[in-house]
Amino acid sequence: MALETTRRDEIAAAANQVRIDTIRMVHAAACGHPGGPLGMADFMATLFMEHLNLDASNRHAPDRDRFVLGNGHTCAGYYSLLAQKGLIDRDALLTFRKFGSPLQGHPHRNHDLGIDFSTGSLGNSLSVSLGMALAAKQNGWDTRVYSASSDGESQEGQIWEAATAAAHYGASNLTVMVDFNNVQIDGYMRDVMDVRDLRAKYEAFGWHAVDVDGHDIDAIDAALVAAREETERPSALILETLIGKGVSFMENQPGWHGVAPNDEEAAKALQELGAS
Ligand SMILES: Cc1ncc(C[n+]2csc(CCOP(=O)(O)OP(=O)(O)O)c2C)c(N)n1
Repeated sequence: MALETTRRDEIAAAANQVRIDTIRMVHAAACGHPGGPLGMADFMATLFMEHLNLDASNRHAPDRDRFVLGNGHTCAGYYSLLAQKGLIDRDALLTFRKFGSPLQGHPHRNHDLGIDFSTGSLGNSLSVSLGMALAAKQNGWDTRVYSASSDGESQEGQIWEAATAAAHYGASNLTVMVDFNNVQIDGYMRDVMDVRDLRAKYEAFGWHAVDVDGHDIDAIDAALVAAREETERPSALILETLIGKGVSFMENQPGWHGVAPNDEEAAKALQELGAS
């Protein structure tokens, strides 16, 4: 069923809040990764607000859904969504990357906060997610496992070992969401090492795989619904996004992969995002 207008507006507002929080957190920390979370905001908000069965009341329930952020450096946006879902104190967001904070620059597993796995070392997220998915199936749980990944992480060989195993074991409760912004730490994918057609690759590995406009909330929602209805194969959503989406001077600029905005840039970004 298509999203109702009010629901779509709520998800879009959550995505905008992700962008605002990301700018504030990375600016306050004076380090971090703003570009990725801005690009991922629309699909992450659609997942967290509409599909992921995780909230403050069920965080310790063994059969709830799981989420693993493979591209762990983009965690500012993840923390914003956990705050929006009541799992993290909003005040804590500005402790991002500070000593003693549970909100480090890469996620550290913390079930009280709903953080299911420590990530940052690229490549192992899909293997971990597959393990969670198979364990859930073995326990007879109605759990879905969502694994965020990226074009850069797709250069890691272990991703493809996991992709092989996931299809072999029929992990239909596993969905990978790949942030395909054509950018990685050192520049554009085509200049560093192109991964080419990820949809065709996942399909060849035996997955249900689709290309999705990563900024079209309706299309993202429909793809997540289709993934949930798939009963035999794992699902891959290859989400075409723009790094830095929503802030004019950050869009499609690899330089914003891992640099904090200065005072002036942060103010301009927040103004463009309509932050009050
Ligand atoms: C195993 C490993 N190798 C290298 C790195 C360093 N690293 C951090 S982010 C990154 C680029 C990842 O690409 P992508 O997620 O596509 O970047 P983005 O789109 O956020 O710019 C790299 C190589 C790492 N975190 N882990």
